[in-house]
Amino acid sequence: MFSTLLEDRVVDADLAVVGERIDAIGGRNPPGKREIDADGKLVMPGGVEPHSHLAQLSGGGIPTSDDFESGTRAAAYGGTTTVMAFSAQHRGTSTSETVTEAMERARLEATVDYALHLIVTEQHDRTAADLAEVARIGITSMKVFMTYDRLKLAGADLVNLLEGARSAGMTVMVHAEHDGLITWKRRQLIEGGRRDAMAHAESHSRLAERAGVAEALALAEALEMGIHVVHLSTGDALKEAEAARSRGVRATVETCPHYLVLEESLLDGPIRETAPFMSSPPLRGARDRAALWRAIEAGQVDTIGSDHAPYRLDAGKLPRGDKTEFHEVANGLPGIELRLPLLYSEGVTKGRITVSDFVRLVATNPAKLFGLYPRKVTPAVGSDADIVVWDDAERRTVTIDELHDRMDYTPYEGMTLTGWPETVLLRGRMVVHGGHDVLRPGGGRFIKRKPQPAKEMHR
Ligand code: DUC
Ligand code: ZN
Ligand code: ZN
Repeated sequence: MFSTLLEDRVVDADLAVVGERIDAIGGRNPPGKREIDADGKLVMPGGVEPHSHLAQLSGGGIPTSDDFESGTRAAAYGGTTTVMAFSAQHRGTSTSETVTEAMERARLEATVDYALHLIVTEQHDRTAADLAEVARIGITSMKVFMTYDRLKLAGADLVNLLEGARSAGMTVMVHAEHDGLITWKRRQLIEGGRRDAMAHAESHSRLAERAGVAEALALAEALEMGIHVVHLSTGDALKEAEAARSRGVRATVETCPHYLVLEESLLDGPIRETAPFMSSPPLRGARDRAALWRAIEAGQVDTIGSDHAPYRLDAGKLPRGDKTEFHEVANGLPGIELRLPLLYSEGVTKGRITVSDFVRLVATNPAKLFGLYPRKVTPAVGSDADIVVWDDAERRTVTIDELHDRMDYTPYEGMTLTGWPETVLLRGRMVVHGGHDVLRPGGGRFIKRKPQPAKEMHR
C-alpha cells in the first residue's frame, strides 16, 4: 500500500498519467504502458524551488558555480521539478537586456521546468514601465535588496520601485536587513581588528534583520500591497511579520534549511573553515532555530527556499585565500538538492511537522505565491504530472561526492538524513530513478506566469 498526497489529504490511490498530464486519481485504471510500483512509499507533487541563484554574479561580482543546467539537475535529484531562479539586473544595464539574456540561457540549459524572478537595483522614471513589460513576458515576481552596495535601494527610490511593482502585478521578495546598522557595525569591527567570520554575524546582527523587516513591512502597509520576506533567520523578525499580519498586511515569509539546522558556532574559527558556512543573513543560535521551527509548526512560515547561492572555495568564496577577511567573502550557501531531504528528515522524520505541512512548504505554497498554481503542484486531474516517489525509510549520509551541483563542498557533509526521493517524473517522464537520470539541457520548460492583481496577491 502507498500514500498519495493530495492538496488537503493523504489517500491510498493509484495515479494515472497520460502524456504530460495527470489523467486520473483513484478509481479503476486500465493497465498502464509503464507502471511504477510505489508500494510503501509516498507519492507527492514535485517540489517547487522558490529561491535559487544560478548563472548569477554575487553582490561582490563573483559568479555562481552552478548554471541552469547543473543547478536544475541537482534540484531534480532532490525531488524538485520546478526551479525559480533570478534574472539579475546590474546597474547601468536595462531590465529588458537582463531578462532576454537570462531567458536564453535558461532555455538552452534548464533540465527541469523553471520560472524567473527579476532582481532590480535601480529606480528611475522608466522603471514602472519596464516592470510592466517584464511582467507581460511572464516574469511576475522580483527581488529587491535593502543592503549590499551594488544592489541596494532605499528611501524614496525603494518606495517608488514598490509602487511600480504593485501596478505591474509583481510579487515582491525583499532582502530585508538594515544597511545603515550593518555598515556602521562592520566599520567598528574592522577598526577593532576583526577579520573573522563571526564578525560577519555580528555586523549582520539580529537587530539589523529585525529593523530591515520592520521597514519593509511598513512600506508594504503604506502601499497596501503584499510583501514576501525571504531568508528570514530570527524569531524577532518573525514577530514583526506576525504583528504586521495582525494589522492586515499581506506579509508572507520564507526561511531556509540552513537556518533550521546549522548552528552559528560554525562561524567560530579560521576563515578557511568558517567561510563555507557564511550566508546573509548569517546562521543564528539555538533560540532562533527553535523559534523558526515553532513558527513552521504554527503555520506562520509560508515557504522554504534553499537560497542556493553556490560559491566554490577554490573559485570565489575566498577571493584572497586564507587572507580573506569576513567582509570580502561571497555570502551564500549551496542547498538546492538537499532542500527537501533536509526538511523531511529534520521536520517529518523527527515528528515536528506532517507530510502535508512538508508538501505545502516545499511545493504548494511556493507555487501559489508565485502564480504557478494549479498547473504545477496539485496532483489533480489535468495538472502537469510532476511527481515524486518518496522513500521515507531511506537513510543516507550526505557527502559532496554524491551531490549533483558543481560545488566543492556542502555545509551538510556527514549529516545522516532519513527520507529521500526515489523516482522523479517531470511532465510524465521519468527523469531520475535509482541514482541515474535522463535529464537534458533544454528539456525544461519556461512557465509563463500572469501578473497578479494587487488585491489578490498572496493568500
Ligand atoms: N541574499 C540572497 O538571497 N542570497 C545569497 C546572498 C544574499 O544576500
Ligand atoms: Zn537576499
Ligand atoms: Zn538568495
